[in-house]
Amino acid sequence: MPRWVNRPEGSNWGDFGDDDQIGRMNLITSERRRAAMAEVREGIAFTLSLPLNVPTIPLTPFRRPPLLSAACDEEGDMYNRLDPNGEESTCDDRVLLYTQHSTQWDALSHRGRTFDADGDGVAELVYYNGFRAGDHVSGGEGAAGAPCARALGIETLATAGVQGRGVLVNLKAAYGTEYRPITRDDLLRAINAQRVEVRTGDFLLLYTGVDRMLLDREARGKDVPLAMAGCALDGRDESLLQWIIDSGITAICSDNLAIEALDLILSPEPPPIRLPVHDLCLFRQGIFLGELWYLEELAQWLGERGRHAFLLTAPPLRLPGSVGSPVTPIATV
Ligand code: UVW
Repeated sequence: MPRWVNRPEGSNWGDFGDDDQIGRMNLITSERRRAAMAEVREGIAFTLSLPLNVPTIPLTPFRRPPLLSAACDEEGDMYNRLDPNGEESTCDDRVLLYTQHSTQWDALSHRGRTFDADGDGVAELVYYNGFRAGDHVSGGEGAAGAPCARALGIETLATAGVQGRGVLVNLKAAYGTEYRPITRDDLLRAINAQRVEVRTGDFLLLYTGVDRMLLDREARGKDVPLAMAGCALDGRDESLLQWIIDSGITAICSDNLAIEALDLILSPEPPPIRLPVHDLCLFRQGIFLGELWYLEELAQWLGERGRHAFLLTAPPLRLPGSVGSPVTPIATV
């Protein structure tokens, strides 16, 4: 039985089943994975993650670098107790990890909104495919000490086999590094100029140059306004949202902070839906979002060769109940 009577306009709830929790990731069939592998010509691999300990970004001060320390109690650890003379050494460690601090996946439980899914005139906080706040997802309203997601957690992505055809659009080459909300026409102009062929089931990677700004922040010793830098998708453009629906893509990933233009959320009078691309992708369509990826080297290599497609392998942590995860994606060209 569906968890909804009404589904939001522009949503695909139910199309992949009443209990589906991985949305468009269902489009990655074995045939599409084989086609992705056919994009590997050189066997060269690019790591697409920033270090996990990048400095905190002013927009999200509650996300911090990992706190890593040795895993032992006052009596040391088990290995050292069994080896009191210290003739051998074994090291373990532990970490306090903010799962969305650096290169990351957003799970579909990362964003929901109030919507009258029951059709009874009462709007409730709902997530992709009609999963509910409270029963299935508890967010920032005080779930300290408990995992956030009893449904739509990142483990659903971890077990989906995140591997397929990636395509990269170089927005930095097309439009530079000044802040620029990108409309459908802007995106299509870059896609056509760079001869990028976007296919159903693809991971769409958007390179903006924000990764370099982030890496240089520490060296320069000052804050760069990263939230308003480089290109970012303009969720106000309904035709862009429709293009995302029609394109059949499985995920959108970028080296910028949030995939989408943040002047909306930062404006003194934000609109009712503050992150419309997140709303479309995570809430309505089950399209996963990858943020703060490190794309500089891959973009340069592809650009020098007039290529745009590759095999992408990007599983998150299999961390039950998490609404996001660090990821170390690999692009093989
Ligand atoms: C923002 O930082 C606005 O986006 P996300 O929460 O998806 O990281």
